[in-house]
Amino acid sequence: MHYQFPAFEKTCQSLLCKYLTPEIFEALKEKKTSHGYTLHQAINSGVQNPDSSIGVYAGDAESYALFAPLFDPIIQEYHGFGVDDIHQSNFNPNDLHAPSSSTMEEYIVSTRIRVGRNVDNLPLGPAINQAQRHEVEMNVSRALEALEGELGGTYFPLQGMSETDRNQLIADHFLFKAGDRFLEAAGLNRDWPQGRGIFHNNAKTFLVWINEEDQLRIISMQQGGDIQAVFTRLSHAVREIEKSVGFSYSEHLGYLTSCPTNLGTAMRASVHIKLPKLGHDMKRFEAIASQHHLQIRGIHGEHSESEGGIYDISNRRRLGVSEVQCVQDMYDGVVALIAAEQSL
Ligand code: ADP
Ligand code: DAR
Repeated sequence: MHYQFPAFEKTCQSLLCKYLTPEIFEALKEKKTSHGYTLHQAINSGVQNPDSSIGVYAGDAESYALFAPLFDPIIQEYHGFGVDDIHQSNFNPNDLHAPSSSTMEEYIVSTRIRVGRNVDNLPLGPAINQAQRHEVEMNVSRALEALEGELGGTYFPLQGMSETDRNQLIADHFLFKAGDRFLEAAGLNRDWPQGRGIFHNNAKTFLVWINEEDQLRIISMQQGGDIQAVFTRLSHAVREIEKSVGFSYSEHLGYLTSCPTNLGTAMRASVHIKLPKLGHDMKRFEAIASQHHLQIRGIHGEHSESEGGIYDISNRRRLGVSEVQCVQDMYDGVVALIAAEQSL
């Protein structure tokens, strides 16, 4: 299929616009991975959504090698991670220094730490077919329902779930929203809601999303600011799941994910935190966030707004840092943000 170099708008800010040169386009435009995934598919989200920050998605593990001339500079810029760098994992809660305190409890509404994972030897979401997605749902939900103790719970397929139950789970911050336009253009919403669902324990402190942006989003969350407890539960859960589900992993890029921003640990450790005064001094807020490798989001997920002076604060780095470092980034940044809020 012949197609032209995309006519990017002058306002385009994405890393796709920055790094897809006509030369790279010409070199890659006819290439296909063994799953038939093309450059056109990899860049479509950023072409259709000029307000993308990144704009590209991988369709399988091979995409990162086949389209490396485009993916490598994007990975380098987002993560500060070079082609010769090696990712190191450390999920040991004993190496985290994150004591909770009455001050943390005063400001932190809730804590959530998640990792993305994809099943080994299968395409990623943008290139997976209906049968493979169904296989993931069956195998992963079966493995999850075999978990015991605190992790024990039930799988709820999205197909057949009442709108009331679905909307309540989303409102309670437990469930993903229906795929947004970025995921739509990446092919991640195909056959929606087939193969999608949520597993959670009875306390809803351990949850797993199946076949959203990644094939698994393994989540530990609870009210309050006990970051150590949330991390310890997640570490235990991932270790238990890994006994029966093989994850797609590479020495260089760590755990492989459809979006390059989630490579490596694929971890986002976040707090919903009350910072109303800092919210009126965004210059200072953003300076502290940048200094501590933090990302500021709204409280209803990515691309949402904050409400009532409450912000979603999380680590920005995921690759080239360990799981412990991701959480340490967030914890140390939260301590600095609280000190700044108290000084205002
Ligand atoms: P991710 O990409 O990490 O899955 P999103 O930003 O899309 O996260 O958020 C997914 C859901 O998780 C949203 O409903 C969001 O409100 C909720 N969420 C994220 N962080 C927290 C937190 N610290 N406490 C409570 N809910 C959270
Ligand atoms: N649509 C992507 C989002 C990048 C990071 N967020 C993810 N992967 N959910 C963009 O380029 O904006």
